[in-house]
Amino acid sequence: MDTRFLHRTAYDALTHASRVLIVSHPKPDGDTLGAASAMVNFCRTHNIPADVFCLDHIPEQYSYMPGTEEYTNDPSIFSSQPHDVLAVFDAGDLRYAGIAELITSMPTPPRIVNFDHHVTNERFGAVNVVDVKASSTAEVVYDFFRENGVEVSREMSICLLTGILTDTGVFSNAATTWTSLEAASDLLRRGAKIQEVSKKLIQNKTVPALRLWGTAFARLKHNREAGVASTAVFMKDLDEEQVDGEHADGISNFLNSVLDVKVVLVLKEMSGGFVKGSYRTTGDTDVSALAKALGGGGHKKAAGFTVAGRIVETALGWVVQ
Ligand SMILES: [Mn+2]
Repeated sequence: MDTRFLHRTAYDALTHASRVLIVSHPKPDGDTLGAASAMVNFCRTHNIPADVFCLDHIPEQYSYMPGTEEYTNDPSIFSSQPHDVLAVFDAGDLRYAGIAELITSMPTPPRIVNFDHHVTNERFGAVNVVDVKASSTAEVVYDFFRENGVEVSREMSICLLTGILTDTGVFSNAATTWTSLEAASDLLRRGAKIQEVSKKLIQNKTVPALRLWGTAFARLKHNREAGVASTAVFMKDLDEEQVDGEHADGISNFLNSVLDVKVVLVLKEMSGGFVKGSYRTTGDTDVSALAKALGGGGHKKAAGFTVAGRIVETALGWVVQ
């Protein structure tokens, strides 16, 4: 794959667009928001008309990123405005991006530019700027700017550093490579402040949320033979602490960063008889294969699935039946 050619092709598509629709995936994290918001800033400085969409509401914790104020979650943006280019960030497929249906309501089929780093990416775009070696989609977008001679502003650097810090677990997980550190170093030079961004990403927990985490920690089971530590979060736990399900989302990453096991599995009871599973590893196990076997997907080190069933405690750990 000639990434230089891909970066150039994507640049031509974006700079020649009449109007771009920029998309972040639902339940947005710092990477999809950072990468997409950096592109919002690029469109502004290059006078490219652009709209920005995410199916879900943008959490307040990310509002420090310039560009996030432009997000809409109103699906009518797909049909009410003509967009000839659709740029999707950090999504392996259009379903994951939350727009598989919405895209059919567009007046004319757009040219899709797909910026991503997931190994499971389905290359759904006309241009697929997919680099599975990149730490984050933010790093892919950073390379896109550098390859095309785009001046990376302070605003862009704050957004891109957010994405890199999110997906590297603040430079601690296996996604932390010399290229991600080199990119981050350059972003600091361009005005991003690492302690300000990492504070936004880490120091944002509430007491009820941590009480929920404590409940999940108390249920941990360790299957020594398989090297899997598992736990479960039930809907009644959320009710007890009066917190939203999204507060359970950091549990798997936290356990993965502090537990000395091969694989972490966190099962979360969802409404309608579904169970969501999050696999994490810091070892050699390819958890995207485990998730894919259950109809999910993701990265080698972080993957997930949603299945019908209920969570059951066994001698060896928590399972879905
Ligand atoms: Mn990512």
